[in-house]
This record gives sequence, structure tokens and C-alpha cells, in this order.
Amino acid sequence: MFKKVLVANRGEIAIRILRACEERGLKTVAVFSDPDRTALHVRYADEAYHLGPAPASDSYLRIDRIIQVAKEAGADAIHPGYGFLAENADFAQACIDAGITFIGPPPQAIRAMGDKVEARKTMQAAGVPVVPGTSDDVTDAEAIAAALEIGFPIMIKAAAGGGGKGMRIVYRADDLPRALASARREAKAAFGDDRIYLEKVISPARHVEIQVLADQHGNVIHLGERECSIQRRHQKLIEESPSPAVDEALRRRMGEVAVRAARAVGYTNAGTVEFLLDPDGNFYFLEMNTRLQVEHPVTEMVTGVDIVKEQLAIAAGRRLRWKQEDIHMKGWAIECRITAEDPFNNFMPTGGTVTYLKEPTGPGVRVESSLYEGMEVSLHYDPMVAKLIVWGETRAEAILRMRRALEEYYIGGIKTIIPFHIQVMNSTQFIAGHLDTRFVERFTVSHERPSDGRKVAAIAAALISHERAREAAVHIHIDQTTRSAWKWAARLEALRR
Ligand code: MV4
Repeated sequence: MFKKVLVANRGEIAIRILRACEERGLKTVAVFSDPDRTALHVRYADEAYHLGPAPASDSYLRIDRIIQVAKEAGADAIHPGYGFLAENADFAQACIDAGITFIGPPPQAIRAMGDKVEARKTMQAAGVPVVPGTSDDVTDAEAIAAALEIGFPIMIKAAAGGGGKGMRIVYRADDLPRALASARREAKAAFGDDRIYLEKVISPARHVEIQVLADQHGNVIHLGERECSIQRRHQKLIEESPSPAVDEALRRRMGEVAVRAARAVGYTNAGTVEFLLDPDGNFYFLEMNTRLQVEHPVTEMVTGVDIVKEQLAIAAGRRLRWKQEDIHMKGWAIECRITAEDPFNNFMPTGGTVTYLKEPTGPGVRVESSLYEGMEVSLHYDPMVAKLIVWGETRAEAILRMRRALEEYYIGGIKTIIPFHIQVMNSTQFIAGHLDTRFVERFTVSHERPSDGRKVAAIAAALISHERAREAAVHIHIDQTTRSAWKWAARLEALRR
């Protein structure tokens, strides 16, 4: 086993990884940019090294500098976290070339999934269902022929893209030539690669992803699904596990397919296979994220598996400690991403000094945070400053708990997205589990606090429509004038047991 881990990241995820190292008795090295000199991850690690100025290209993306720091510090492993260099095959290779363990998949697996056209082909060959579309680099004439065959609307995606980057939707054949030209131009500018492919648009659809773990001895298991349909501009805001749309049988089928996808590219370590799930229960491979994901804690909460500690064990050559049949999901977990964005002003990112901080705690509550009182939240990096994760025995209990924890959360000095999350937890559609990728588009952020009466209406409607609460609901007498909505919902939940 390696002895000293360099965490090539910042913020909450750097701390999350440092904690796992601490529990495994490993020495830790943090790296930081100018504005992160006083960051929490720097203080948490045993040692910390300066990388460079604020721009990521001068600090957290500097492969040469990070490898140099690892050598200087005597680190024998590097964890990339998410974002930055996490899915950079050249970085993974540079670690290996320097005799340092890269805590993640092999560079070939990163490459195989990084090229989305290649990935589609590999997945098709492995029997993984992909969205109907084109699987080779297409000329304009071929694209037009393919689009006519697939039918409109059609999605144009960049081969080198991913995560929604360089994606566009085309509704009419007449618009296709121009859309193809501009998509190619954009892809060329963004990725230096103008290859594109077409897919049928699956809508409405849910974004459901499967967490996989693979060791270096050929064992691959999955840890069930996460539902990530609540996104804004391809930025996930709320994730949960299990998905309200997935039952045991579908989970088994999607899980088997995800394991097959991982095997097809010789995957090791932790990864996620993303699917679109349509209302009829058909699912289609979208892409594979070859890294630890932001939303990994919801899976940890329902499976009891510490994914980051497992990543360390896998990278050290250990065998997986579980067989598929040992994995059971218990209860329900929800994550709200806490961003420094103003939901009342079109989610504008905001910076500033954190003047006051009171984080929620109590039963079933987990906070992954980079915040401290006096911290300067800068606009140089991602606006996500923390994550609030709750666990409940049922989905209703998890929602009640999330709402309680959000109400306990006080962050002074900066604007945060918390009021938006409270409104989502109060919304009929969310409570009923009616989610799809356009949820946030349709959601109107209210500038008023909802009255108890309105909450009663929303919660009653939603919980009664919720399959497992229905039978309890008929036994309850609703007194709207004397009982607050959430007390009522809590009672309903208690009666359900
Ligand atoms: C799609 C799609 C519909 N049909 N592909 C967005 C992120 C990237 N991973 C793929 N994305 C989508 N691909 C086809 N063929 C809809 C989306 C999509 C989406 C997916 C998941 C969550 C939110 C989304 C918001 C807009 C579009």
C-alpha cells in the first residue's frame, strides 16, 4: 500500500478525500492556488504546497507542477477528485510514468470513454443499449440522411464533448445544415476536435446513473442508482438514491448493463454509467464518468459503502470486499448542492466573506463543506461551496429531514441557493417524485415564503399521490387551521410505519 497521498483538488472534495486517507492511516499532501492559501483543505492535510496563481490553468491544472510537488513531498499516490485533472488521461499516464499510483481508472479506460463516438461504438458492441443515432464521424450529407431516418427533433453532440457541452437540439430538417456547421465550429473551438454525432432526442426522460466499483482482479459490482434529473444548465442541483422511478427489477437490469459497460473498457476503481430513462422504462447509455462524482455520498448513505476509502483500497491492488449479492440499499438519501448563487437573481454567482456559519446536524444529516467563518468565497472556481446530504428510512422522511436541515442552515455574508432548495422540498412535483430533466426549467422561484395553508395543500396532494403514503392518508383528518403543514406531514409519515 502507498503511504502518502497527494490530493490534486480543492474545496469540499479535497477534504472528503483527506478524511478517507486519515481513516486509512495515510499521510496527506494538499496543494493550493493563491486565493486558497487559507483554505480548509490546506489546514486539514499534513503538508501543503503552493501551485500558482488563481486561474486553474496556472494551478490545479498544471500536470508538471503537481507531479513535481508529489516527488518533492514523497507522495506515492495522487487522488484527482472531480473536475480539474480527474478525467485527463495524460495526467493519469504522467502519474504512472513518475512511479506514482493514480487513484482512478487506467488511462486507456479514460480515453475509451472520453471519445463519445468511440464509446458509443464500444458500448453497442458490448450489448449496452445506446440512444438511436450515428456511431461514426459523419459528413453533412450522411448526417442529414441519418436525421431523416431517426426523425426530429434530433440532438447534435460533440464527440469530444460530454456533460452537455457543445450539445444542440434541431427541430426541422431545414435547420440542420446550419446547426451542423455551427456545432462543428463550436466543438473545434472548445475541444480542438470538430467531430460530431447525432442522437434521437429522448424526452421526457430522467437522468439515472449507476455507480460501479471495479478492482484490478476482474471483479466489478454496482452500488445501485442515483437520480440526477434536477439540473440547471447541465449543473446538477439535487440528487437522490434510490430513484423514485427504479424498482428492484429495473435496478438489476441497469446494474448488469453498467457492469458490462465497465468491463468493456477494462475499467478499474470507481466510475459512473449515465443513462437516460424514458417513461416506459427504456434506458439508454449516455456516457461514463471515469471519476469520483460530486453526488457519491447519496450512494454511500444507502449502501453503507465508503466509496473513497474503497477507491484507495482498489488503487492499492486490494480485492473488492463485496460480491454483488452483499450490496443492499437501505432507506433513502437526498443531496442538495449548496452553491454561492442567488436563486432570486437568475442564479447569479456571488462572492464575499462568510460572516456567520451555522451548519445543520442531528439524525441522518451529513454536511460536506469547505466553508468556515471568515472565509473568502472567490469567483475563480465552481460556485459549489458545500453539500447537504440526508438519509431517511423512507423518501418522505428524507424530504422532511432535508427541509428541516435546510431551515437550520445559516450562512451569513454570501447569497446561497438554500431558499431554492427549500421551495423544491415544498413542491408537489418533487414530493410526488415526478422528476425529469426539465424540472428546473418549469420551476418558478417564489419571492415569498409559502404560507402554511399553501404548504398543507402541496404536501397533502403530493404525499397522498405517493404510492406508499396513500393508505396512511385515508386514516388522517386534516385540520388545516391548527396544524402546520410539516407537522402534519411528519404525522402522516409516523402513521405510515
Ligand atoms: C440527451 C437528452 C435527450 N436526448 N440526449 C445533458 C447532459 C449530457 N450528459 C447529455 N444530456 C442530455 N442528452 C438525448 N439523446 C437530454 C439531455 C439533457 C439532460 C440530461 C440529463 C439531465 C439534464 C438534462 C438537461 C438537458 C438535456
